[in-house]
Amino acid sequence: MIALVEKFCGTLLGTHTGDALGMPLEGASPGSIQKNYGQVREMLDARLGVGTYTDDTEMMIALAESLVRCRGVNGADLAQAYLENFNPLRGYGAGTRKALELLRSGVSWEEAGKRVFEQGSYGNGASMRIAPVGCLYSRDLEKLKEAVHLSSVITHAHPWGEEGALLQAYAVALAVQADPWQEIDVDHFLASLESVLDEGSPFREKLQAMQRLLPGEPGIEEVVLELGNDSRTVTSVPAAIFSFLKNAADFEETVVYAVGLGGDTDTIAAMAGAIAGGFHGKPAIPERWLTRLERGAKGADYIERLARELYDLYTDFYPHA
Ligand code: F2R
Ligand code: MG
Ligand code: MG
Repeated sequence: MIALVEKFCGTLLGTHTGDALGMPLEGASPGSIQKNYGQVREMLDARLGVGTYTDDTEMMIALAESLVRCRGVNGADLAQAYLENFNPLRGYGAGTRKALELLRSGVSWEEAGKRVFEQGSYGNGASMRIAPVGCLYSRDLEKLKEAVHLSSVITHAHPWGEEGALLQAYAVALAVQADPWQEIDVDHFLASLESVLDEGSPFREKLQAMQRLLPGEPGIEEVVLELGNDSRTVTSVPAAIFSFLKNAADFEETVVYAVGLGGDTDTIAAMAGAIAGGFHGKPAIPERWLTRLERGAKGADYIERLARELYDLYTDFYPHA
């Protein structure tokens, strides 16, 4: 068995790795990626440099810091952490920027996310950062649900924005608690995910589409047509989960596949990387990628330290796990 602490490190560094690999191609079509790069297996140059992360990882860092500091989700502290970590150069979504501005102007953390779009955002911003919650509460679905709600609502109050984050967090949780030496039971994995969805959830038909697509060899175009690849949570979270289930045996193949789907490449690859990293653990992340990840004050070494602190907290919560 791989040590659980390596799985926590794999989850958080998997987010950074997928984010950095996908970022230079965010917004590109699958066809143009295929034409210009074939498969993207090496870190490309990016606007902040090779291996740098974007808002996906920056917000994940804020969430992990606050979880460790407060021993769980504290809405006020977490809102402050999102604000303190915010670097506009990392490329934030418009809705999240607006929620952060509202917070900065004094609007409460319970209220800010509700004032974005009509009924809150259903962008993938709450899902892309949720990996630390998936790790910490991987043994307790009720606590996981509560932590997803509290950490999401600050910027993504729309029910779909939250439900996508729940689906992604639970996928991470299932991966973290699974034995990587055993083949993933796809039917069981999808049924478990379905069990957390609301009755009329738009994610249900996406899980059904995955069930249809997984046994065959669908082309990228068909996968994108069925699941989507944009920055709404209802398309990108299923795309990330599919990337993992289609390539569950290998971290690298999961993340390369996710980038190849095009569209919101940094985010789909970050979320796929979190699930695959949680399943396989840090040792499965290719060394040639790890060495290229951003260093510095809140770079990859810091992210790994956060993952270890999160694991210490987990062992306090579940001493007999
Ligand atoms: N923002 C980007 N990438 C473009 C900027 C990068 C650029 N290259 C640069 O140099 O700066 N990426 C990041 O944004 C996505 C996460 O978005 P988030 O945080 O969820 O933002 P938002 O705006 O809330 O939602 C995204 C879009 O979804 C649609 N949408 C959401 N809720 C809606 C609603 N209620 N009604 C209608 N539309 C809604 C909108 O189109 C939003 O803009 C990630 O890709 C991250 O990497
Ligand atoms: Mg991003
Ligand atoms: Mg993105």
